[in-house]
Amino acid sequence: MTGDLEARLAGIVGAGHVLTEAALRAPYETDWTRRFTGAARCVVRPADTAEVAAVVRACAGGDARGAAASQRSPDTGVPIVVQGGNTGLVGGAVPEPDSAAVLLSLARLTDLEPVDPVQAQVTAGAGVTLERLQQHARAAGLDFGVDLAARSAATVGGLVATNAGGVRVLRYGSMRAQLAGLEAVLADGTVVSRLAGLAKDNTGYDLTQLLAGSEGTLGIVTRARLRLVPLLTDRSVALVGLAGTAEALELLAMARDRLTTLSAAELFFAAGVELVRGYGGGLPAPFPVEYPAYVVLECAARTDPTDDLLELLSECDAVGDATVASDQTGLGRLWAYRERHTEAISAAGVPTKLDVCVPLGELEALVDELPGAVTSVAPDARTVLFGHLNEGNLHVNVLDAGDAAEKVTDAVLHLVAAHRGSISSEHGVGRAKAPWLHLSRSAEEVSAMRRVKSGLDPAGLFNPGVLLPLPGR
Ligand code: 2HG
Ligand code: ZN
Repeated sequence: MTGDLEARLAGIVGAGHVLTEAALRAPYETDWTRRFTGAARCVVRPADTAEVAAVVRACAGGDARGAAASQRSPDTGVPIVVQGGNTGLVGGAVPEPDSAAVLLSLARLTDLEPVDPVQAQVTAGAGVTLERLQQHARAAGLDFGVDLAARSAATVGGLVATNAGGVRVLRYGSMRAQLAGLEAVLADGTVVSRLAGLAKDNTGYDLTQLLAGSEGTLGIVTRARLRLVPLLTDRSVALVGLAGTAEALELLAMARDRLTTLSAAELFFAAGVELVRGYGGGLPAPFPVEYPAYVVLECAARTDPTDDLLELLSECDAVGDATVASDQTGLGRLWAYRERHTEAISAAGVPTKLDVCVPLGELEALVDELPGAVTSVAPDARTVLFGHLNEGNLHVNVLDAGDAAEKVTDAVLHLVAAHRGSISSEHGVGRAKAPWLHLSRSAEEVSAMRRVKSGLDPAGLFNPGVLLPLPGR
């Protein structure tokens, strides 16, 4: 569809940045998993905050703050789906199949200011990739506290909008903990900007933290003021083979107690290692015998943490076998067993992806019960589990579920709720889990969330159907 709105958008961002042809839109319309796909009326690629605001006003209906309904063009109240690096895993950044939405890509908002070494902060545009941000911080002698496998494509705006977690949450917290402020465009086209990075600021509602994790439903994050952390030069990683989840938890508790340098503790299982090894890259079997469970522990410091790590491993009865590396190649090799899970799974098929967490005391039971819960509704399905041990966060990837994806989701999320867990630990709710939001949030909470949504976006233009289920779903 090419019409009046597309012409106005072209007037704002330039005709070359309004993509209407199906072939040009296609890469934006399907998510990374290939499970969620839709159709946008066009993809628009603004270059800065002012252009984002103008695009929002054009979609809302001219000057959404002033124009009388009779003066607006017929292209009013057009929904907007917001997209960053398109690495999301819950269908939160692609349109619905029957959507008439404009897909707003933040990929061109790539401004990255010089690091402020005194505040240890930096201001980054929404389209800056995590990898570029990390390199920028490191070049200034600092580092960024969030790290995850999709670093080369995931962007700051999406990381903020989903409150992304990753492998360093144990040490530095999720994206919310890194945020010292942000700039965003609201649904009426107004810009709210708070980029001074004040360490203490008790002047009312914290809009920065409200927008973090709101999945693009309350505002479009265009810039973020980010805290940086000290650059740690020495790293040591252990890959540990264990008898099961209980032993992994025993190792974790001891590591947290003994190692002040601990920066990651990741859990995976024999089925995942088999898949990763079969996927390519020539990874050898980690140990002479297969272990049911594996943990990657990483320590980081300004002096070599290897001796402390080795001491812990030799004193922890739960350790079956372990291998340690502290050189760059060795670190990459050991991390590969964990980091290649997502790609190996994706190469084996289109998985039903779930991302859950439970209190650590429930983790062992959940790991034991999950495969059975899946096969009770999809007998041929294979369940691959891995995740972030310290947060009780399991990535549940189900392959070969056939047409039972909904049933699998329902069974897994009910099981997680029964174990007092969350239906989304770090990937967000998106479209994928919106119908199950009630399993993690009370009716009162959902109602309060809806009132916040309608206060900031009364016409429901931003990411409809994401996070809060549409009526009747
Ligand atoms: C990770 O921890 C990501 O590697 C992706 O959160 C998880 O693919 C997944 O399910
Ligand atoms: Zn993860």
